[in-house]
Amino acid sequence: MEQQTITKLDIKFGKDVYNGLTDFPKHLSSKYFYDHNGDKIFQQIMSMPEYYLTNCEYNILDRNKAPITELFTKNTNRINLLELGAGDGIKTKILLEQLSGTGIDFKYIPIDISQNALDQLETSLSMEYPTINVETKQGTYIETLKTIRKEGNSKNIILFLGSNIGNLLHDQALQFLSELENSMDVDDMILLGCDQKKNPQTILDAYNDPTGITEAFNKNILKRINSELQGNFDLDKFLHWETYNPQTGTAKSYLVSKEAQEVHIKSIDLVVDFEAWETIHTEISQKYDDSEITNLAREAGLKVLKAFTDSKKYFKNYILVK
Ligand code: AVI
Repeated sequence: MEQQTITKLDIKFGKDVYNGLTDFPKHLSSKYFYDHNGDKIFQQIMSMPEYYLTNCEYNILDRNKAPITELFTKNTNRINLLELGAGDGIKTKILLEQLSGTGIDFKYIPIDISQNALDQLETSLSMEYPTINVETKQGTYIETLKTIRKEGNSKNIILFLGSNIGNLLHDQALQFLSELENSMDVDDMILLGCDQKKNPQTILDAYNDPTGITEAFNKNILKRINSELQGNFDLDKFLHWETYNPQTGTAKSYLVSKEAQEVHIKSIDLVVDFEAWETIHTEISQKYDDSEITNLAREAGLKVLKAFTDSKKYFKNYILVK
């Protein structure tokens, strides 16, 4: 018989699923969207016409690569470019290419929980930019950041792009930025990508595509529970539902049970009852404005040095310093 190995991650996943589905109202964390399949679906999301975020940030970085890298390299001749969340690196490559042209001594350090994502990024970088010094680090963001040693007068630049901060609740975002601040020296910087408040319909459309890609992304969490925790969710019995509150700037994703049903999750020994139309809240995607970012930064002991935006002001990249 095949021996099943249970890793620490499976245990954490099982515990979080147990706690989320026995709570009221039910919830699951969007961090569990991202397995191999989820990563692939997210790539598809990023190329959907409705999902404007990626293009906007790409354009911001491309149009402002010179002033951005000038700020990065001010008063130093060596930088560590630390990226939280490796992704496919398409946006980061703009900055890497620009930095290469300046002749400054720099190292690119992508940090990600997924070794697979890091390996792919490293391979593509070594083919496209064989001379760039790359050191991948596998682990959680803050823990890994703490292990990075600086040499001489080098400066750490922390990239947190793609509006990833938007997937954190306010208190989590504040704690996260405070921990980043804690790891920073005076000259260090954060380049933070934040989606902005805008016409609510534009935001709803970005999370509610007619082709069902976002629905598949949301339901990937149920798929993972089925395959990794021996669950028996019938994905067709749930629908993807998105809301956006223009007052708070919070987009929320839900899975809604289309009928009363019972779901079994064998490996955590759980039977979950759903009423008809009961919800599981799965994700928040927070949209910001300048004053909210200024306040959030201030509460974390940081300040906004500069902000860059696109022509429609849909997205902004903020440079934060101590
Ligand atoms: C990764 N993150 C910033 C995306 C977002 O916009 O919240 C995840 C996503 N969820 C649905 N579509 C994209």
